[in-house]
Amino acid sequence: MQALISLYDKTGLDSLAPALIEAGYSLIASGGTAKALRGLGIAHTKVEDLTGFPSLFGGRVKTLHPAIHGPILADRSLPEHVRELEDQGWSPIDIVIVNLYPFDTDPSVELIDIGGPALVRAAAKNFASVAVVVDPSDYGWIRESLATGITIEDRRRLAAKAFGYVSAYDARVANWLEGDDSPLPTHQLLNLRRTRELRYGENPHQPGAFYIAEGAETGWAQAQWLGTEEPSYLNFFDADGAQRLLERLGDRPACVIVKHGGPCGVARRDEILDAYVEAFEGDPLSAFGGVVAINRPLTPELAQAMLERPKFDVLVVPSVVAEAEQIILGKRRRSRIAVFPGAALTVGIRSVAGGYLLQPPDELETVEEFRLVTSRVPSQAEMTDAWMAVAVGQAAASNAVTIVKNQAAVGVGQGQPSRVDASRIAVTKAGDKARGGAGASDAFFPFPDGLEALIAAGVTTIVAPSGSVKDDEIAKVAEDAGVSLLFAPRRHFRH
Ligand code: 93A
Repeated sequence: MQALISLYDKTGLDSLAPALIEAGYSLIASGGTAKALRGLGIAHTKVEDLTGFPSLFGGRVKTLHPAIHGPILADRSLPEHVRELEDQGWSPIDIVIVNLYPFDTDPSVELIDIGGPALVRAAAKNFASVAVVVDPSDYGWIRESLATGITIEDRRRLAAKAFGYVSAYDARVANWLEGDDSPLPTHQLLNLRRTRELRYGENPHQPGAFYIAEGAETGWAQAQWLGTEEPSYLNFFDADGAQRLLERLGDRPACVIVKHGGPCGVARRDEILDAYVEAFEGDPLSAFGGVVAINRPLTPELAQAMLERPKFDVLVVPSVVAEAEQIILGKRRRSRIAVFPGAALTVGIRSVAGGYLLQPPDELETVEEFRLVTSRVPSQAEMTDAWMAVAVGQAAASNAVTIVKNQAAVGVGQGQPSRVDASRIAVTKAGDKARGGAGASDAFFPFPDGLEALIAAGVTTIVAPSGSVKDDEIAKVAEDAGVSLLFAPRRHFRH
């Protein structure tokens, strides 16, 4: 039995190589790996000695030779392949252990590994007879399995992992060649790996799964889901929406409640408990069965307060005190808690028939970017509310009109084909709470009617992007009503 070893990262070689010898394998190693084995005093054959060729072109051609690839690729079940091996005087290679030149920290053309992926792909293709090991974290169980032999199921799994590994590698190369500043890196598309079957898709008759973008293993790729029920597609989608808005709201203790893809409760307070209660009070009816996200650890006190209110489907937290987890999941067995480590926003991908639409994340402006166009000067608190109203509107489906008062959303009108309807819904939801609040529109008001609805409800500060042919008329309506109108630099449609 023969094992071929070609490792850039030689970690673990000192325990794996002796185990291979012990199990009766002869070792074949490429240059640097052979040197390391010599250092360890472990018997081996050098690739050069097998191929009869030295390492060529500064190492670009080391293992790329029929005397290496033949013994890996030959199909042991075909007599003619076995005969060919014999004719050449080659013995089959049964296990291939490779890790590639690193291509993430300091990429360069010389670091584009060619021979390594070829070895990995050859071994993975021939998984019927060959085990391919690309992940040092597999060395442990591989060592244990050597005595009894690595099973076909294991070899198949190793092969799948190996192809995924090479594909992730190639995607990093593609991404680098495309340019690091590309706003839409190809690797995200090339490189999806299914890591979780979901309870179901958007509806129970649709299957659903979660894929991670290889090489960008942050965010939901690292989230931990607590509770016995698997999350569904919509749990993920809404939890992500809640988390995105939460992260935009900054460091102050905050809570976001999302239902059907849009925020229905949002609040910031000095204490996280107060933020949760205020967010919930923003629209208690809609909050039922939604996703609650907070930016502070889940404590027993908070858990208790949540149990006193109608149930949520998913709770997203940065961390959780064990006792608090029990309080929630002990009583509400079907709820899920997602412990989410936080993440940079990724490129958005949507499918359309026969293709995909991509775009970078929608940037949120700062309060300094608003431009006051009326004579009434808003207070600092009103400015903050106006900015928060824009943030909430950005997270809502368009058309969206939002009202925020004292850093809590009190009226959210969203997903309306007509802007004035969105305004009316926001105003109706807010009721008396609109008075003295700040309203935001996620795009310019095409007519004064949406603005007038906000003014009639007692909103004192309004923010909307400029760009309407009726901008002047709209500013005049605000001016005449004694309301502050701020023009925002960009719109925030979301479909
Ligand atoms: O430059 S290469 O693309 N040419 C090759 O033929 C080749 N064969 C293996 N790089 C090649 N490798 C890579 O060398 C392996 O993927 C591994 O990362 C590394 C191990 O080299 P050494 O054993 O000389 O340290």
